[in-house]
Amino acid sequence: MPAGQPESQPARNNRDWMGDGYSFTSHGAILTRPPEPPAMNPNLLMPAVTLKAGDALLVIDVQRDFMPGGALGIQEGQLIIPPLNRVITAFLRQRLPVLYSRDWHPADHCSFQAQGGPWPPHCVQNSTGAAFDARLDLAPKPLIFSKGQHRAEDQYSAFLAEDEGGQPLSATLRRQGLRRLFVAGLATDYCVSNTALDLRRAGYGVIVLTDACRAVNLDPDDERLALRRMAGAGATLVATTDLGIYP
Ligand code: VGL
Ligand code: ZN
Repeated sequence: MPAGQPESQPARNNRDWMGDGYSFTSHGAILTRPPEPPAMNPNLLMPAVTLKAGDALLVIDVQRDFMPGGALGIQEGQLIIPPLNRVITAFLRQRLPVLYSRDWHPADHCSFQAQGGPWPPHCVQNSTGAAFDARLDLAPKPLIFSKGQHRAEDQYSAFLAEDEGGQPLSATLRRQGLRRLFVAGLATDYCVSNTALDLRRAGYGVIVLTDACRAVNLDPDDERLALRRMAGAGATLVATTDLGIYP
């Protein structure tokens, strides 16, 4: 024991080592104790959207390979983390579900250039690049849905991504009586837009959190076109700063 350290002080450990409600695991920071709600919502303006029963948050592919420096790094991808974590906290505080998708490819996936596909190898199952970004808050028992798992087909939409038991996201939405999905993550012009369009086709309300998404932009217009397409399909585009959450 270092000199001067009181004996009663609990040792730091991987569970909540700073006593701030977060613990750290191999797949990121886990919020073990949702923060206390503020005494009063200090929003001065009427929020554009407030949370209600039947809402869920779908966090799409916030994985290391999609962050700057990753195998398929997306410019400014790191900037989605702070607003996204604020929304995750708000959903958990209101006991609303937070669902996570991940791109989860076999090493010889058809979307990889070696197989004639458009992308460099990325999000290979169980690789470090496929892990969730360490700065992303995970729900205490995160529901994780994997997509692109089959060698011969790519899957940009998370709508049919599968949980550990092989059950599709669509089944969880139905079973939990969810009606409106808030979507955010990476990438606006691929997974986010394909997921949002599938959700709209299936009759779900969709709110795209614009400041918590970033696009690959192979063509510089792709983000704008994806947002327009989602809006055209009836999705609502809102910045997290216009949600009725604190702060
Ligand atoms: C994605 C490119 C390749 C995505 C997945 O999830 O948006 N983009 N694989
Ligand atoms: Zn992929």
